[in-house]
Amino acid sequence: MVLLAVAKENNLDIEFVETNPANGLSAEYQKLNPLKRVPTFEAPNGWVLSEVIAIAIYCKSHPANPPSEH
Ligand SMILES: N[C@@H](CCC(=O)N[C@@H](CS)C(=O)NCC(=O)O)C(=O)O
Repeated sequence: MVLLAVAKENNLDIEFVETNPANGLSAEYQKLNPLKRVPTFEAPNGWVLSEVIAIAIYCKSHPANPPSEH
């Protein structure tokens, strides 16, 4: 999945939780994403994003180890 690659490339410590809407979604998940789709991302500051592109951009702009300036 593209978000795994983005997390790895940016050295991000993200917890991935396997979720399959076809098998049902928890009430907690549906509260985060009323569209009942995957993926959903919850940032440490409580931001919730539900579009893969938006999640990837957020991750790219919040690197764990920002590149040093050379
Ligand atoms: N535009 C959304 C699409 C999300 C989406 O359609 N996810 C699919 C899986 S790839 C899904 O949750 N399908 C389950 C369903 O529609 O019940 C994105 O890019 O993140």
